Amino acid sequence: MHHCGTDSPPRKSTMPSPAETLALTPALIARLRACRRAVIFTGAGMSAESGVPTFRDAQTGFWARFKPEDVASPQAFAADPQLVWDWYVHRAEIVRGARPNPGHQAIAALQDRFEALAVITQNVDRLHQQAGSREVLELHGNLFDLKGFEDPDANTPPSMHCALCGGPCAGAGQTITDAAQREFEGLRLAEGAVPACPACGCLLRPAVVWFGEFLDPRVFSRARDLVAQCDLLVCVGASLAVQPAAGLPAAARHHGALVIEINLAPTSLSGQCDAFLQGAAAELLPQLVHLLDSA
Ligand code: BV8
Repeated sequence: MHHCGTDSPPRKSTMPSPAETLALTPALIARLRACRRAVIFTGAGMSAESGVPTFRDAQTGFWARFKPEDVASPQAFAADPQLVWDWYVHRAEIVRGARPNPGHQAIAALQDRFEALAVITQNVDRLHQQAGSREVLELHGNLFDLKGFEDPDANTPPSMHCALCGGPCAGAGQTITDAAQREFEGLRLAEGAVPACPACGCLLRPAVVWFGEFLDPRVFSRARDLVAQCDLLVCVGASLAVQPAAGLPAAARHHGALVIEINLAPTSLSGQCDAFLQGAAAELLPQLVHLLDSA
């Protein structure tokens, strides 16, 4: 008769600890835990697990034939407003169906573990704000606001901009009726003809920063200040292919911050940061929170 032995001793959890998962050295963990002012810099890889395709993922279906750089530009909009509008409608519909993933939620949770924490994102999907992040700098604008299109070659003086949509118009003496205000506020990226501003008639476009356009100087100078003052920068899901955003993580390193990178694949930052954590944002960011929680 085979006696089964006493119950086998409870198995030690085989789950690796956050420190093991992240493969961070004790010295680096200690340094991480001492950080007080954090910047989380994110690219499209941050939203990949929310189902939002990155630029570098092959565009699917009808859009496979376009290079984003060739559609996301004022020249492309000037040449064919409806084509560019339709591409953004396609992307806005994907984003509207997306929800923050555990990576976005982990970043929102980190806010309570630092004296100061800001998100600097290249993304235009507002998933960080949906997850509860309070200070989010959108370097490249967002998909949800519209603004008047201005031909890149026109140098309209500031006084000649529409008070409602910011686009070029007759300017001086313009009155914005309540009806025009309400109509403008009801407009968004949706199927159909490219809408015109109800006050000045110029074509409307998504309030994103296109290739060849300047970033909002107030946003970019605030981003540079935060990067200069932080003692921790975590760079998540960014190919660092686009300037001037791509220079920010290395600038944090230059100012002496601890720089940790999370990406599926190495980038130009990987060899010069303090830790390159190869993996998915939605898996590794929650591990970082657990690590800081277990301090
Ligand atoms: C400027 C908003 C001054 C729009 C974007 C020639 C002519 C004109 C300009 C230039 C030129 N040569 C260079 C320039 C400058 C240009 C530039 O950098 N071009 C590149 C192509 C070389 N930059 C500009 O034009 C900027 N303005 O310079 O003004 C000026 C003015 C006039 C003339 C000259 C200069 C403005 C750039 C802003 C462009 N707008 N987005 C929209 O969304 O439609 S950029 C867009 O692409 C994104 O915002 C992002 O920043 C960038 C890269 O996109 P992706 O590759 O998809 O995303 P990401 O980089 O984040 O890559 C995905 C990463 O995630 C990968 O590393 C992957 O491994 C990783 N990943 C994937 N899944 C996961 C993951 N990681 C973790 N977990 C996962 N699950």
